Amino acid sequence: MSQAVLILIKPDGLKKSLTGNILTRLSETKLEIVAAKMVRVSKVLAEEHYKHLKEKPFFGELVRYLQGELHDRKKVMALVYWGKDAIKKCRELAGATNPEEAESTSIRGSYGRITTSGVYENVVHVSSNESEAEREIKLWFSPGEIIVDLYATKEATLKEVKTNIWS
Ligand code: 3AN
Repeated sequence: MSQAVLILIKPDGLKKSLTGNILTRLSETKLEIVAAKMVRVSKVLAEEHYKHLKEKPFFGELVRYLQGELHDRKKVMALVYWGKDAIKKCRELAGATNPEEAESTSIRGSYGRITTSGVYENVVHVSSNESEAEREIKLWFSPGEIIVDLYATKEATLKEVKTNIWS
């Protein structure tokens, strides 16, 4: 069954110039990229993304990590991959959460590390299941940024929304 999955190339992956390597590895899955963008991650976005880990002792550092505070790279690359068994295929390629336990040929096994303060710097995020994928994709992307219709949408007229346009 076709599924969507959110992939984040985290600040350590960007700092280590691993974008090309990671996208090449992901292309082995033959999945389709249906959305992609660079994101400056706010504290609110990082906290919402990792809200299931709020009670963990490493939560504060994890939020700082996703915001790029630990790597002097205040950006993340966010992508949505789509296709058959997308979650399973991408999680297999990413490897285990703990980079020391990840298979050595996986993305995390190849490029991840554990910092001295105990944060797993594991280079990529991959949604863990379908409901998390939906929650995360809706958090990171608006419907118009995704080139297929993944989830139900509704029409809304936004009034008095301030935004920047080209001058
Ligand atoms: P995954 O990213 O493999 O789905 P989650 O959602 O449990 O795993 O964890 C999110 C992130 O939190 C991980 N990618 C890792 O950076 C960090 N993390 C998870 N567990 C630990 C831990 N025991 N110690 C330090 N950091 C952790």
